[in-house]
Amino acid sequence: MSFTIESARSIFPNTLSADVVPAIIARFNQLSAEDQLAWTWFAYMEMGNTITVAAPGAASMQFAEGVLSQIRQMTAQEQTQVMCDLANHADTPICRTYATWSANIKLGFWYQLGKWMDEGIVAPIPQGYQLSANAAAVLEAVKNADPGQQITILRNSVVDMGFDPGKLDGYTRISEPVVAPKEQSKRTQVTIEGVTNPTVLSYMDNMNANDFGALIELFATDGALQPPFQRPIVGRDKVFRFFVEECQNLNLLPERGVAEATDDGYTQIKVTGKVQTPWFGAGVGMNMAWRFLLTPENKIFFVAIDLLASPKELLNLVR
Ligand code: 45D
Repeated sequence: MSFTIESARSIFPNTLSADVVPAIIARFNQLSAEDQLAWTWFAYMEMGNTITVAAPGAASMQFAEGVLSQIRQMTAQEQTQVMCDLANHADTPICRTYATWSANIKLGFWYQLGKWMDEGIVAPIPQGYQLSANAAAVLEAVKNADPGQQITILRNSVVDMGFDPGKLDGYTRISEPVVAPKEQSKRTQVTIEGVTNPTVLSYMDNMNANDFGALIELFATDGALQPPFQRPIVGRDKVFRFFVEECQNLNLLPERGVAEATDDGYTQIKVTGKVQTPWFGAGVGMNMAWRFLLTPENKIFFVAIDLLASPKELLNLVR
């Protein structure tokens, strides 16, 4: 049997990912725009009790500045309308611009709006706003999720807002400038209990060094990467673009893993550990798994990255 991307997706089928994330997002999407904004506000405030965004520096804000200063000058009613439009995926100039931004720029934009709402510069959620019963139930659900799951829910709801980028024709994606890879002398090397495969170790080390040029060389030309809750991104060009746009300054802290030979000289390796995002730094360690499928030449044919259902899953290395 030879592998396809589709069949590779089901290696290590016992891996339990955090289904609570897509489940809550689906319920969130059913809410009215007003409820979505208020819900996000309450969820964000709730989260702030335990973990806070370490934003300064996590996103370069100059790309959102034009839209932000436009919003700043609007009346409170117009400001609320812009935020509702974003939640409604409306077809407006601001929603179209938003659609061209990378995830980090979208997060930085909302981070600034949230600050301004707090300071009274942008229309706040009306005092005493009553969430619908559904929205209140979804808020309860998010409180029970662990911090890594909470920040993923918040991130995914923000990234989905705005006009559908699939309906824009011929646009330029706006993402942050590429950071230079870390100097050799400043690089660190991971160790993974149970895994010595050099491709897997280099994957972690190059990602941690923002060395996406060296990182992409580890992939087969038709290799694929599947981010949490997404379809695989296939082919070196697309994976490389994803690295540059979404993977700067991550901190991968793999802990343990298991490697096993499989069909046709391929090797499957599962690693579990923590990942930190520049948005929250060491404050939030997300419990993650990497499921690698390597070719006989030791190139990455497929790697899935999963957000785990619970810390218990960190020890689940069954095949
Ligand atoms: O609507 O090996 C207000 C890959 C109210 C690559 C608001 C990876 C109104 C390969 C509060 C103003 C990338 C896959 C909104 C590894 C309103 C690989 C604002 C994994 C919206 C390991 C809300 C990386 C705000 C991972 C400001 C898993 C919300 C990275 C802000 C995960 C939310 C990163 C923020 C995550 C969330 C970052 C800043 C989950 C950030 C989350």
